[in-house]
Amino acid sequence: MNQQTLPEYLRHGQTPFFRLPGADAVGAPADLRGADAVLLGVPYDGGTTYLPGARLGPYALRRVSGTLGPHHPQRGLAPFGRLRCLDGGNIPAPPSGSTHMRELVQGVVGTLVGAGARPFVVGGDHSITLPILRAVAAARGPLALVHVDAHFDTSDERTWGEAYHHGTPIRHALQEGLVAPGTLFQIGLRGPWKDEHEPDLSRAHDARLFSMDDIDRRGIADICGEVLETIGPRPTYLTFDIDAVDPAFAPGTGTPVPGGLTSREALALVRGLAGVDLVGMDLVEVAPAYDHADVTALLASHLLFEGIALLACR
Ligand SMILES: [Mn+2]
Repeated sequence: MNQQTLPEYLRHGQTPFFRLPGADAVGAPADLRGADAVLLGVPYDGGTTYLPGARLGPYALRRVSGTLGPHHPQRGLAPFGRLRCLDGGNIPAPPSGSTHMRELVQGVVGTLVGAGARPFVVGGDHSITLPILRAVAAARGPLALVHVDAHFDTSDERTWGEAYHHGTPIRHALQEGLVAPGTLFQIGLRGPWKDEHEPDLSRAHDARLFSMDDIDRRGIADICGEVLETIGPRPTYLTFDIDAVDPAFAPGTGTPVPGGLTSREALALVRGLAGVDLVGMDLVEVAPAYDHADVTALLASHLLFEGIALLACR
């Protein structure tokens, strides 16, 4: 019988990200040796609190990212020519088992970090970020964390009776010491909030908070300047929730909030981090069922390309 089993099919996905060579990060991690960056999908949305569907994000991004050209004109280089990048496939986890998902993701990411590669992970909902951060911080120590999102993601179990879902990864990362003191940057924040205490945990950890009003007032370049100056040479992780972008530019997501970044601002934000020691990135919450003409998946592909270009230009 030649047909793949369902787990095999889920592991390999459909077409590779950016038409890259494929590898099997779950089944054959030895093949990752020598890679600078490994792209992974985590088709998991069991942590979603509103509209589900982000589990299909990796499939949409693989399909759409295949159309991007290889050359980055502002950097004057072709990231995939300079770096050895692989599509490591998907880390499949049933939507019912969040503990299982976290163990799987932390294990696979830990293996590829141990092999010297940097993870670029496509979600899935934002709950996939915590196990990635655990794995990367275990190898690198506490990280600077650039968190682009409409939301703080510092909720606790009081809201849903669950300690782990897509509104909680930043709380756990802070409380577990995965973030170096004073180097959490939350960008794209806006309301309405549950109550006035929404920023309390971030503030208690000396996070730098940049609301959409701040972005309107200061501009992306000024904010990137502050982020770069504060981070310095620290290992830095970028987690990009596509709902930071305005629903007009990124309708394909489960918890859209009006008044967000334009696609130009989002691209300038990632491009503006040039110089950081990027040790990993994720792009989460793309839910293709709510997308139109692939605009969200296309923007997400370009943001991922910008992230990989950050690695290539160092
Ligand atoms: Mn989020």
